[in-house]
Formats: sequence, C-alpha cells, structure tokens
Amino acid sequence: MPSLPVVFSGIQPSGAPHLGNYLGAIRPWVVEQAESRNYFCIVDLHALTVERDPAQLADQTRELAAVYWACGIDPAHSTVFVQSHVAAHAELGWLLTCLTPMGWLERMTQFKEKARGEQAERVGAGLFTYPALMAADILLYRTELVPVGEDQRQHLELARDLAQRFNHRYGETFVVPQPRIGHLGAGSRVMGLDDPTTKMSKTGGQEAGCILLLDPPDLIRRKVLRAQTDSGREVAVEVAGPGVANLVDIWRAVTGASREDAGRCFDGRGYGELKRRVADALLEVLAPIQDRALALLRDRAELDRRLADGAAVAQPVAAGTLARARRRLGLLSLPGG
Ligand code: AQP
Repeated sequence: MPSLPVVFSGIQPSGAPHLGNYLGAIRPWVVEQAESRNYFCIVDLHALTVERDPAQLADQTRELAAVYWACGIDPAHSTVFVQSHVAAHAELGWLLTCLTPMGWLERMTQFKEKARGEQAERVGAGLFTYPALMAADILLYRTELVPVGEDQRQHLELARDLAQRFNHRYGETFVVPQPRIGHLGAGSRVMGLDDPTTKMSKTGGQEAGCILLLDPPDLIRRKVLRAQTDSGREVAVEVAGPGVANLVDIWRAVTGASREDAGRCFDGRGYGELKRRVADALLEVLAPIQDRALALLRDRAELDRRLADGAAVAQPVAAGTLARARRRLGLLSLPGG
C-alpha cells in the first residue's frame, strides 16, 4: 500500500479564530484529512511576534485547540499539538534564520503590511524573521503538502527556497513542500465584511468586519447583514464588485456550491436576500461547531491531556529531522546522544 503524503499546517493563537481561518485552512484540512498523515499545529511562538497578554495567550491557545477538534479534526488521522511543546521548532527556526538572506525577508508583503505605521525601530525582530520559523515548522515533519489560505503563498515559497538552499549546500536533508491553496474552489481569501478590499484577519481591521467562529449567532447575523456591498442593488455574480463577490464566495465555500449555482440562486436578487442566505448558511454550519467547542473548553484538563498526546507524537518525528540537520551543519552531539 503506498504511504500517505505528510501534511502540515497551523494557525497562530493571536486572537480568536475567524471565518477566514476556517474556510482558508481548517475546513480544507478536515475535508482531506483521511487522504494524508497530518500535523495540525497551534503555532504559539509565532503569536509572540507582537506583545501579548500572557493569560490571554494561554486561553487563546486552548480555544484554538478546541476549535480544531470541534471543526472535525479527527485524532485517527491528524495530530494536533502546540508548537512550543516541541522544542525542535525553535532550534531549527534558528538554524534556518541563519541561512536566510535579509533580502528574502524584506520582500515579504505580510511583514511590510504589519510593520506599516509602526516605527521601524519598535517592530519586534521576530515579526521580520518569522517566515524562517514557519519554514522550520513545515520542514521538521518531512511535509509534502501545506494547505493554507492565499495570504501564505509567499511564505511557503520562502520555505521551499530554504529547503532547497539547505539541501544544495549541505546535502539532501529536507523534503521540499508543495503549497495547497484554493483547491476546494472558494474560501482561500475571505475579505473583511466592513472593507472587502482587505483580508479578514484576527488583528487587522474592525471587529464588525470579522466573523469569529465562536461569536454568538445573533452577532454573526448582524455582522453579515451589515456587510458592505456594492453601489448597485441587484446581484450579478459574474460582474460583482468586491463586497458582493466576498459574500458570494463565503456562501459558496460554506455550502459547497459552484459559481453557476450561485448565479442561478442570486442573479437579479437584492443584496438583502443574499445577506440573509449567507447568514443562514453560516449559522447552520457554525452552530454544531460552537456546541462542540464550548463543551471541549469546559474540560481544560482533558484538552491539555490531548495536547500532551499530540506533542508526544510530534516530538520524535521533529527530533529525527533536527538531528539530521544538525549533523549536516557540523554541530556536535552529546556523547550517547
Ligand atoms: N482572510 C482569510 N481568508 C482565507 N484564509 C485565511 N487565513 C487567515 N486569514 C484568512 C489562513 O488561516 C491560516 C492561519 O493564519 P494565521 O493565524 O497563522 O496567520 P494570518 O494568516 O496572519 O491570520 P490572521 O487572522 O490575519 O492573523 P493575524 O491578524 O494575527 O495576522 C493560514 O492558512 C491563513 O492563510
């Protein structure tokens, strides 16, 4: 029997998980998890790239774990763990940082966007070097496929470049991973409901523009009904402006409908009807996820135990790859190590 491809992906506990995280990442993970050997990480070290309240970071880490499982991540196929529980991430992150030219990092648009408006000398160095840590996350598991949203395409290219650079300089060590973006059709770039020209995000934009997966149902409905649309009145799917196109995309991603289905359902209808249908579809999908997540969050000890189990699976795999990279670089092992 051919062995299953390895998949790795992760989300930062940098805020409550939102609809973009679900449609761009978690949902594709769930849909395809039976076809691969999966590692789904809560990348808490990445969340430290900006200042955080420690108690809030701990809560958000558990919340994200609960959301992963509540969305349908199945322990039979997928290992869920916290990045900082596996020390190899930080160590390989450093080794790869040393291999990364400044110019590669300077080209990263996400860094430019996040650092915009901040005084350069106040931005944490971690925000700049974070793509090298992300490369380490992926490469440690000999990952072949990385399912992510569109916004991560550039970081993934950098991970591939780093794997190739290391292999070329020091000998075959890392598997060069492939991105997996947008293959389910819709949802790989969910835009803000208040401003459909910027992506829905945990930390950028206004609260009204971002649907959190654990928002109360009436709040979700309100946010959708207030979403910015276009200057016209009726939907025309093929020529929709950014606001309507975003709502149609969300509806398609949640229902699995094609663009043609969307045209048949909404062309010639008013924006109000489109919004009501999007809200209904969202609530239908999110209600059971919310119930399961809240139940999981009530038992903190069980959540922590599950995360410890995940780390125990991930740790030896990561340690094996790290040991190989260390040997290639000429770093000494301890006697008997
Ligand atoms: N708007 C989005 N549409 C589709 N996919 C998205 N993702 C994020 N936003 C959208 C995908 O979610 C995964 C995890 O992202 P992350 O938390 O590691 O970092 P991010 O991309 O920077 O997400 P945020 O919400 O914007 O976080 P902050 O505000 O902290 O930077 C990735 O697969 C990403 O593509």
